[in-house]
Amino acid sequence: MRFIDEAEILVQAGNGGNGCRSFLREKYRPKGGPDGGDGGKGGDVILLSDSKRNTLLELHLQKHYRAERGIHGRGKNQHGRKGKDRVIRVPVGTLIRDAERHEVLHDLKVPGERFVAANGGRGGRGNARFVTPDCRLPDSCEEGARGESRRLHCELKLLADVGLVGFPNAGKSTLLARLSSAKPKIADYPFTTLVPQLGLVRVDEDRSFVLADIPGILPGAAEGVGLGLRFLRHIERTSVLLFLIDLGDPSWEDPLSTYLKLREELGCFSEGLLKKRLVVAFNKIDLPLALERKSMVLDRSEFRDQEVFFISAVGGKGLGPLTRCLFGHVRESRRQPEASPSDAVRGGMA
Ligand SMILES: Nc1nc2c(ncn2[C@@H]2O[C@H](COP(=O)(O)OP(=O)(O)OP(=O)(O)O)[C@@H](O)[C@H]2O)c(=O)[nH]1
Ligand SMILES: [Mg+2]
Repeated sequence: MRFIDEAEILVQAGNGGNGCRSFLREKYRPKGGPDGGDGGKGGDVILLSDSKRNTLLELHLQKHYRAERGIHGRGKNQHGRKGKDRVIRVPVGTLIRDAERHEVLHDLKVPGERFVAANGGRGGRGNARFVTPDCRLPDSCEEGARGESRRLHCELKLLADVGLVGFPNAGKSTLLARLSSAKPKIADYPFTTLVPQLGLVRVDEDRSFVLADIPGILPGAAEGVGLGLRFLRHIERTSVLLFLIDLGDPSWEDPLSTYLKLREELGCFSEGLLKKRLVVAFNKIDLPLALERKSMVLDRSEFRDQEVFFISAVGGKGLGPLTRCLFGHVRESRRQPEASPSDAVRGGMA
């Protein structure tokens, strides 16, 4: 299935049903009075976060969503039925913006969360509602109100605790497969991973965190080299970043260069990424060349204040201390209150 993380759609709520103008005329009751029923409310367009979805592909293919209109009122005080809501299922982590005003309307962070993106129009009142002591035979009734209509920009930003960042071939997917039950594609050529993938890492029976593997980034990614930086949006919400550096890479220059290049590219995407808790893991320590280079890393003063691990994603060496360290940071960030809680569920238009 194609991974699509951005889509623009048009949502149109149903119009309210019209109120009815009617007078009861029955045998023996020729002047039965006004009996026009009300129109039903138009259906809403609702976005629902569904943990079984992981792409916005459907919204990319179908761009127009319309809810049913309310049914018109009828004589004999029969009120029209409410129009059916239109429910659009999206992945958890979908951020919804008004496409014209660019303001964030809602962030669907929890499975099963509902956001009313367009409110159905109110049903019109039938003439039976307009009876007053002065006006016993009202002639007027209302039309149903129009349903809201708006263009939405939906962006999927995956929800993970730790984001894996590294050059292609560093072993990111190997590490994800080793630590979780995810089954990412692994191969000895660059850009094996083309779409982000999540895995649940179990530290022990009741402690776990979500790790996100994203496509590798290259120097110059900010200018579009390789797959560019667009996948970095999927680690924007993580609390910790794990830089994975290939210590057995033949084209490796010195311990610092890969690390600094990764930082530079992240900074080009967003300064916020560099403010996250950062852990560095040097991978492929099972290779003799990598082992030789370990002391070069330890000699660099730049890494002295940095949490650094030497691991083998293939062989499993050093993974216990690394996961415990990552979990420690994740737990710390879970204790801190969220910066911008969003509790709106009905997004009325101004
Ligand atoms: N010797 C050794 N090889 C490893 C280790 N980890 C990964 N590899 C190999 O490195 C190659 C690349 O691994 P991947 O996991 O696909 O790397 P990636 O970072 O996900 O690469 P992209 O998805 O292309 O960005 C594969 O051939 C792996 O078998 C390791 O610890 N030791
Ligand atoms: Mg990969």
